[in-house]
Amino acid sequence: MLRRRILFIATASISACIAIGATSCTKSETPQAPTTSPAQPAAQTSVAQTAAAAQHAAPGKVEQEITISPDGDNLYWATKKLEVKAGSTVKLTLKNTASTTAGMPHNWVLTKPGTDQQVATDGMQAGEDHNWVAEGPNVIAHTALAKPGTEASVTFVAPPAGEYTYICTYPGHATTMNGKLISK
Ligand SMILES: [Cu+2]
Repeated sequence: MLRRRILFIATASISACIAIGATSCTKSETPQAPTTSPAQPAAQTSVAQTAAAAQHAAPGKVEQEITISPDGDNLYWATKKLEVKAGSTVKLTLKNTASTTAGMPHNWVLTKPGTDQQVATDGMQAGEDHNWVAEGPNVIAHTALAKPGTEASVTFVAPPAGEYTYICTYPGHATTMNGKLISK
């Protein structure tokens, strides 16, 4: 009985993270009170919020570190496929290895399945002040914008098993600057 309850809480916690979005789940340095997502069934809300709050207060130890870079000054990722373990704590570092003369700024944004184009459009509207990212339920995790020669990291809980698209939401980049994150 107890074991089943723990499993439920863990599952609810992950769902809550996905539903709540990137801000509260991915940036341990700026914890925020979890908000109630309208998509969350009412019966699960209190458990999910409690579990999510506990998780944010004490983020898991980093279990996997990933580094990703653009392909030089091209608008492609050098790595087009990443693999993570579902539910594990992952630290991703975007090293913008583009040249400081002709390179572009980039960010790394992990999106819910089927939403990458919407996230790119929303990001453009969010503007540079928000790193070209509109945080919301479609954004699972994202880094800040990294100028050429700099890097930006994000620590997040890997989403439930499935295939996810990551993009750069700097205006115009997402159409070519995308890849697949496989969670299993
Ligand atoms: Cu970019």
